[in-house]
Amino acid sequence: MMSEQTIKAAYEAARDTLREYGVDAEAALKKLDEIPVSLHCWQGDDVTGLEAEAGGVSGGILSTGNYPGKARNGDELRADLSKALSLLPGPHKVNLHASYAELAGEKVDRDAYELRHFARFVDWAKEKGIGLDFNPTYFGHPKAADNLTLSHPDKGIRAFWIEHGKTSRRIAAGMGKALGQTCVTNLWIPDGMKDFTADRLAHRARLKDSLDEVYKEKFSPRETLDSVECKLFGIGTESFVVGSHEFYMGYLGYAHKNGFEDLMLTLDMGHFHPTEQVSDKLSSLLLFSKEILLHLSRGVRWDSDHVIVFSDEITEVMRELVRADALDRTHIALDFFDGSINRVTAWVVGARAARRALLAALLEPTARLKELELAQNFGDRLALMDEARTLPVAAVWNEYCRRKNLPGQATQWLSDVADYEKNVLSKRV
Ligand code: RNT
Ligand code: ZN
Repeated sequence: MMSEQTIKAAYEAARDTLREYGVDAEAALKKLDEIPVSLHCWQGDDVTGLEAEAGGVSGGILSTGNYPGKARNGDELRADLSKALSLLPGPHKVNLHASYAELAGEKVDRDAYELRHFARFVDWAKEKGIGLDFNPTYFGHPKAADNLTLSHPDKGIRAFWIEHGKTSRRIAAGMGKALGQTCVTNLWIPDGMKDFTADRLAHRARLKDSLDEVYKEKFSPRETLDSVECKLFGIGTESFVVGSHEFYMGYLGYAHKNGFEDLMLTLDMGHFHPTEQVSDKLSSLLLFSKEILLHLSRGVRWDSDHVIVFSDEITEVMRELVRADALDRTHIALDFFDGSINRVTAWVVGARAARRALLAALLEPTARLKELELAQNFGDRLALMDEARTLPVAAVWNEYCRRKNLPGQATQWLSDVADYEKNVLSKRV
C-alpha cells in the first residue's frame, strides 16, 4: 500500500512536470470535482428491474454471465449502489429505469406509473444528497414483444407507449423537483426489424407522431431535460432500426425549430458502426444543440455493453469535451451491464475509468496543441499529443483520491468489495 507521503511526493513531481507543458494540475482537480457521473442502476441486477410481472431485458439488449450475488429487490440494489458510491471519488447521480418501480403488489401498468412508485429511491437519493436520472422502459414487457413500441402499427399499443413516455417525463420532473437537481429523461426504444423492411417510412412517420405526443407537455429544464437515443442495430433488429441517428438528428432540428429547444441527443458509444467514433461527433452536435447526453459503454465486436475502461476512445471523448469547453453542457452517464463479474466491481471499475479519463483530458496540454495546429505545425502537434498520453495522470489521480479519503489503487478498494461479497453478496442464495 502506498503511504500518504509517497502519494504526495509523486503528486508534487507530477504537478511540476505538467507545469512544463503549461498544464495546471490543481485547476484540473478542481474542475474534475465539478462534473457528475451518472451511475446506471441496471448494472446491479443485469437489467432485470423490480416489477413483479413485467421486467427483464428484450429488444436486442442482453446481459450475459451469472456471477452470484445479484440484487433481487430494491433494498439490495440500493445497498449495492451505496457500496459502489462509497468507493467512488467525485460527484455522482444515479440513473433509474421505469422498470425499477417498486409497486408493492399494486396492479398498475407502465402507462400509469407515478412518482410515488419511486419514492424509496427518491428518499434514498435525498439522504445521500445525489440527483437522479430517469428512463422510460420500452423493453421487457408483453406490449414490446414485437420489437415495436412507439412505431407499432397497432394504435392501441402505440397509445400505451405514448402514455408511458408522458408519465415517465412527469415522474422525472417530480424527481428533479424533489431533489433540487435536474433529472435527465432519456428515451430509447428497441423498434426495428430483423429483415428487409417494406415500409420504413411508415414506421418512422409513426415514431415522429408518437414523439410529438410524448413531448407535448413542457417542463422546466430545472426539473427535467429530455434526450433521445439512436442506434444502428440490435439483436433481432439487424436490418432496420426505426430510431436511427439520421432520424433523431432530423427530429432534433425539427423539435428545436418548433419550440422544444432543450431536446438533446444521446450518443451511446456502442450504437454506431465500429469504425465510427463518438468523439468525432461531439463538436458537430455542440454547434446545434444546447446540451448532450453521453452513454459511456464498450462494445466488443458488437453493442455488447462491456464495462468501460481507460481506453483510447473514452479518453478521446473526454478530450473533445475539454477541447470544446463543453463539460458544462454534457451529461455523462454510464451504460454497460456485465453479469459475469462482481457487479459492484463492474460499477467501480467503469465509474473510476470515466473519471480518470476525464482527468487525463483535463491534463492534456490543450492550449499548446491548439497553437501548433493554428501554426499548421502538424509534426509538432503529433509529437506533443503522443507524449501527452503518458504524462503522469496516475500520480494526480492518487492524490485526488487521497484528498477524498479513498484509495487510488484498485488492490485497496477491491479488498473492500471482497469483504462485501463475503458478508453480503454471497448470502443471497
Ligand atoms: C440500448 C440502449 C439503452 C439501454 C439502457 C438500459 O441499446 O443503450 O440506453 O442500454 O437504457
Ligand atoms: Zn445507451
